[in-house]
Amino acid sequence: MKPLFIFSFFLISISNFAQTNLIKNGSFESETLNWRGDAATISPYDKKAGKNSAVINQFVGAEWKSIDQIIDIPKKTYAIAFGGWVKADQIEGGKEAYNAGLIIAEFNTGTEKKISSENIAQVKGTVPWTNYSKTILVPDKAQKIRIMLALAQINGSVFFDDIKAIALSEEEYFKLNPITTISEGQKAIAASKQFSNGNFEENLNAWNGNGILSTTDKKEGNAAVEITSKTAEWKAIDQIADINEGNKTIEISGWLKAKDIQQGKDPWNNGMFIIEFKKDQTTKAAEDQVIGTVTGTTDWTPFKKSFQIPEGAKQYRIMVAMSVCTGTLLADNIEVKLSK
Ligand SMILES: [Ca+2]
Ligand SMILES: [Ca+2]
Repeated sequence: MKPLFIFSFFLISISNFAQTNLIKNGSFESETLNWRGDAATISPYDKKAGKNSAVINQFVGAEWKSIDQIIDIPKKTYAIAFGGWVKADQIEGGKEAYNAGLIIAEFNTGTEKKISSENIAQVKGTVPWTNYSKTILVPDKAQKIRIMLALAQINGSVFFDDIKAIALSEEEYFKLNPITTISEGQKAIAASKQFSNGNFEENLNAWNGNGILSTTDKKEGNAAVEITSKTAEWKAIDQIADINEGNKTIEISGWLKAKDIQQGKDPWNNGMFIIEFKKDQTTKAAEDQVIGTVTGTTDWTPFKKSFQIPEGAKQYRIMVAMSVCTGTLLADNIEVKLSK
């Protein structure tokens, strides 16, 4: 009996380690213990789970209000699975996309110098309790994470509950995400797969890149993707999928919407919807093909195009991009049909 007991104990320890929430008191059951700043109060009346949630209220002034927590990244952590429940009440006005209720994950060095930051949740208007999640690869040299819950220079109320950050080893990450993601500066090629989640109803699952979920402005369902660029740089989301043996044509459709997109210095520096055909991870099978472009401010606009699949193409990559321009691009309901 003894060896069996030791063996099961060992297995339990491993799975417990994998599931440990790095954030202390992310449930706010111990009120605001472990959180820095006094912007948030405890809400015992409106919560997702347990006795409490945390709420940041602001009725006038539209100032930056936030609470935060610094956490250490355990050794050999490859990625962090962030998650949290957010509810918004009358978060109105604000010129910028980031004037919203936010969960921000900022990756820092050991001396708390910022390396990169990503929004895990960005919520405006009045939205019921919604679960947001995003898995981010740990950037080089990152040793700490500053997790911020904020009401970013806007009035309204934002509630937070069950905030999580789970460390994943490389092996755990690839088990959970057979499709790899592009974190800033890191690029990996997706494993064999079919196109999925083109309507963004499963958060940003299957997509790589710099998009965030928009639950206030969408074409269908509960969510769309939003890409905002304040400087004229390339900012995009993309997804790679396989072309099956014998497929001859591909039809791609989707909806785009532009908000104050200022064209960059070249005519193609707009909001773009693009397909790339690939022979393998590094070789293109043809020039990139444009499915649609938007610029300025538009309503939701449908785009659809069919292409002959080029000789030797084994994969395609769908990209929604802010191509070296500024403003906000939204996309929703992207569909792909392969036929023989
Ligand atoms: Ca709670
Ligand atoms: Ca949708």
